Amino acid sequence: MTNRPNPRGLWVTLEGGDGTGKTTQADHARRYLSEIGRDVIRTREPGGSPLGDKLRHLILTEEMGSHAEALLFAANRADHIRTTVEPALAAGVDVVQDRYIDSSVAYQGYGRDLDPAEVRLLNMWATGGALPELTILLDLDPAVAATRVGNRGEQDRIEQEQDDFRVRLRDGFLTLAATEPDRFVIIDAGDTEAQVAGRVRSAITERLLTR
Ligand code: T5A
Repeated sequence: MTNRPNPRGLWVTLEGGDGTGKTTQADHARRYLSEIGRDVIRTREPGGSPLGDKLRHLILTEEMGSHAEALLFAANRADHIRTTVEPALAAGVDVVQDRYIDSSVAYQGYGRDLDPAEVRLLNMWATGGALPELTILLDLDPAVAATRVGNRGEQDRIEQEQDDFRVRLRDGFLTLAATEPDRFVIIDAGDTEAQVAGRVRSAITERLLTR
């Protein structure tokens, strides 16, 4: 598949607001990589490791200030990278990951009241500067995304944020994508699940061919 075989696994992250379809598309991406004969794991943040799962529960259920929230996400990320992501990549296994650093910069920075540059710096420190080869941003009108999440029933603490938060969030993600155009691919997530999955497959194939 690759022109210049790379012994490390391919690291792909999916980003976007709540309800843009990251979980759905992470499943498709994992299946696709497996179908083309690659070893692959799927993981997520918050979570992704035994400690990460405990932190996920805390983050999504306890009321806390923006600084505590940002630090807990960063702690989760530091552990997740060290125990799960980096060992897999080093062993040549691809990693499909639902959310990473960009979520913290977008939610805790652009969405809440923290400085996006400081949030990025904190997370780069926590992870030793580890960044994915490909970040797929699923971009969707916040109103449509809210309807999708609403249809599912119960919402967590962060999903209950209001409309202006979702708009700042979307703009924040688009700003991040514009800042790193080599790493990001923006995909319109408003079409059917199958159409979006086709675009995700194309983005992954293209990255595999050029690494
Ligand atoms: N957070 C996370 C931070 O604030 N900072 C951080 O650093 C990190 C890592 C995590 C929360 O924490 C925040 C962000 C989140 O608010 P979570 O449970 O992981 O919580 O939440 P999400 O990642 O947002 O997951 P969701 O499940 O809410 O959204 P997804 O994964 O984007 O969407 P998905 O795939 O579950 O789809 C939602 C619904 O839409 C349908 C699906 O079937 C599902 O019902 N759907 C479609 N419908 C129509 N057309 C399509 N193309 C569809 N694709 C999916």
